[in-house]
Amino acid sequence: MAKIVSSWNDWDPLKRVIVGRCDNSMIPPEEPATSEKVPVDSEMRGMWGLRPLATVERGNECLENLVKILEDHGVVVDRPTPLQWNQAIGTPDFRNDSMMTCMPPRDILLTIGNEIMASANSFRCRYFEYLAYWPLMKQYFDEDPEFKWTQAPRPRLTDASYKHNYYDEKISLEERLVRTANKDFVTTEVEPMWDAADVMRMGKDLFIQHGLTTNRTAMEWFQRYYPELRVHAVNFPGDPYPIHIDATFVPLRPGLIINNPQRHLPEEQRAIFEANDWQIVDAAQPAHTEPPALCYSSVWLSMNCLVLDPKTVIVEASEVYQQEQMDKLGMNVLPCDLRDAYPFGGGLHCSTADVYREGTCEDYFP
Ligand code: DAV
Repeated sequence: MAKIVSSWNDWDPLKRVIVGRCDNSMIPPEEPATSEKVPVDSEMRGMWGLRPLATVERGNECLENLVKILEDHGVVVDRPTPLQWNQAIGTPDFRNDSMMTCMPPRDILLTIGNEIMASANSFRCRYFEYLAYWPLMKQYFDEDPEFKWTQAPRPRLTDASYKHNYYDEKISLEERLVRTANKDFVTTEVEPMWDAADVMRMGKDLFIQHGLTTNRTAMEWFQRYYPELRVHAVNFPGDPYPIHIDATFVPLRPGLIINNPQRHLPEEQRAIFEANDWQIVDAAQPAHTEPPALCYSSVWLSMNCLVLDPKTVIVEASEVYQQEQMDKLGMNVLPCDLRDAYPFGGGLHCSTADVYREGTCEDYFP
């Protein structure tokens, strides 16, 4: 029996990872939490259904590009088992006309040490997405005697979990920014709700973004669940659609973070990094002015890189400015053609979930 699962941060040498799959992906029907993050001018407003097959095949090709780079660098790659995501779902508390996808895994699985926990997502359409990873979790459970297979408390996602008509069609960008600044988001605090991609793991410290997908109650829950770790709430008032920390504040190695120049981490939250001599560098501009068609995310997926070890990083192939910057910051850059996977939920970091990185739980902010 071997040690299969262990990871404490996003930069120690990566040895085993999960890469998502685009098969059967849906654009989900509108529901209280999702409509709030689809920009008003998006072509996705008001439509839902299976994503076009050609885009699914092309997205999968992109993920295969990533798998090849990882395997060429000695990383073991595991893949989920997609469900028929177009099925309607129901619980005692809600019904939804379909599920979504098993992209990206980073939103669903949180690896902390020898534990992988399935998240408590606020989207109803993602309620059963964890099932795509259960065959892998069972395999790790059988093969690694120390692996802790965990599910966070399931949110009920009744109507009480959301503020209704919170953003209507007419809301301006300025008003969105005011609400972000006031930490006033679509979810309520009746139960913990969180996406794993809002959690940045840095050894003894977890930095968790408060935004459209993760609430304050989740942070309180994390602090009680992991009493030996320190939980820090972070927020980025410059982001009108704050969702997931991994296109906003991205560590490359101990002591170095790239920061989204539009999203403005407040001074008092920067302090802990600066007090410990971490350098926070503004990320390079994205190479694109628009995201690809049918994409939920912003052009800042340019920053959404996957660090293989503190000297090596995979960056999307068309993101030439980001590549150049990382090169200047002393990283070896491996370009990967992945842009056509963006519509399925994200970039290189999003498309993966850590299984094993070398290293232990360190205190970077003593
Ligand atoms: O900038 O749209 C995308 C993050 C996806 N995990 C953004 C955030």
